[in-house]
Amino acid sequence: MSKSPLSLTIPEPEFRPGDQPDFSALAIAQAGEVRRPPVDEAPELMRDLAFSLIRVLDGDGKARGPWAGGLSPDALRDGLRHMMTLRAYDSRMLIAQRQGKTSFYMQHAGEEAISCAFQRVLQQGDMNFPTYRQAGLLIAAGYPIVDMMCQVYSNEGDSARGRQLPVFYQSRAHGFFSISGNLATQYIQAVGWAMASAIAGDTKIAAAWIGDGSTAESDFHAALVFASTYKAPVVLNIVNNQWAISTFQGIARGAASTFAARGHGFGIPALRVDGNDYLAVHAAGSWAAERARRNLGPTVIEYVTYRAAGHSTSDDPAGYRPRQEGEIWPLGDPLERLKAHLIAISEWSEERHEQAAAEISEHVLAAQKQAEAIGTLHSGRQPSPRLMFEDVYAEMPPHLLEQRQQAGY
Ligand SMILES: Cc1ncc(C[n+]2csc(CCOP(=O)(O)OP(=O)(O)O)c2C)c(N)n1
Ligand SMILES: [Mg+2]
Repeated sequence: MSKSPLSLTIPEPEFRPGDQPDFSALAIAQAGEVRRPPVDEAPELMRDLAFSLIRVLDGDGKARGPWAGGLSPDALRDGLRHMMTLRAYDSRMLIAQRQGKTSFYMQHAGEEAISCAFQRVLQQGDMNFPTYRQAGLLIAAGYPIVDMMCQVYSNEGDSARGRQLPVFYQSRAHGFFSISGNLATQYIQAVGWAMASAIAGDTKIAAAWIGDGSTAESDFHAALVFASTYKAPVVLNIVNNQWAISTFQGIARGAASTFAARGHGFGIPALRVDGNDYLAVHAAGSWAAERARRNLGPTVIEYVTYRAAGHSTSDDPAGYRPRQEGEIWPLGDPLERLKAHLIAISEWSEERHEQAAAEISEHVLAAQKQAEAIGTLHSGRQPSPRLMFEDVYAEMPPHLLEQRQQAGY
């Protein structure tokens, strides 16, 4: 028998710099088209939901179908303000990084709806295990912008005392677990925390967060084994923003199937959602949170979105993807879509929007002045290097004590 040489399949993105991107072949469900099963439907009867796209807002700003109707006009206005605040915060911090006031920053452009809407399905005491691209969870939970800025500046007001990378926030009171730079650890930690909540007979649920690229990590799969075996009260969020730094989602198997479908191998119900649709994210999140609270177990949710900016301030996407890709991305801008909806239902106007934008911009600027009055990366009051040695051991071991003394603290 003749032997032909073997070869590997290396997935390649469809479009590279210089190409004209075209997403017309992307299958996108109409708003309102996807059914909404009861939360206790058997997982094997709702496998179709991992291959469609739950959307509520249509092109005219109307809310359609069975996933609509969960939010009052006040809640929608709050949501719009949260997303506008996150975007204004991002743009101030991007400039601050370019001015050398911090070493590093990561934006959320295009993904604001996901973290801002999801936070609103949680209750006091629930816990997110976020990655670096969910600051909207904090903003929507009412965490002060000035505290976020102090963290980014690593100044004396930083609750992490300068020991974390900028944007690695933390607040137990706001349900935001300290961010780990080791991606996918969020999944096993969230599942473990959820299991502990159930073992203690508590009522709190957890939310795990991961990006498309990071689903390739083994922690993701281990977490799904434990979550499904023990029916842990956890929502397993996957943010598919198409890119993992310069690597396209196909490298994490995204070109072969949906990320939501990963849940099926574990018998976990899975939803695939328009991540740029605030109403759809909120509706899907509520559905999954209710399942967790009713002890029905985990839910996988894939949010389909697009990372409109660079990965971080250290990245230039022009080197690996066409510049226009973000502009022609078919799911639109989450802020514009929610704004259009509020105007369509006569609960908002261009004037009110302009006024809100001005208020938010003033609020963010005032917070920035306050944070900078404490200090930035290279000026003002910074945490003492002495703190570097604390909070790990109850009693400092002799070698650390010696190092601290050698460092002069
Ligand atoms: C375990 C681990 N491997 C690699 C990295 C380096 N790294 C930082 S961000 C990133 C890309 C992650 O992409 P994705 O999961 O899609 O999240 P996104 O940045 O798109 O939100 C990588 C590989 C890391 N931080 N942790
Ligand atoms: Mg990604």
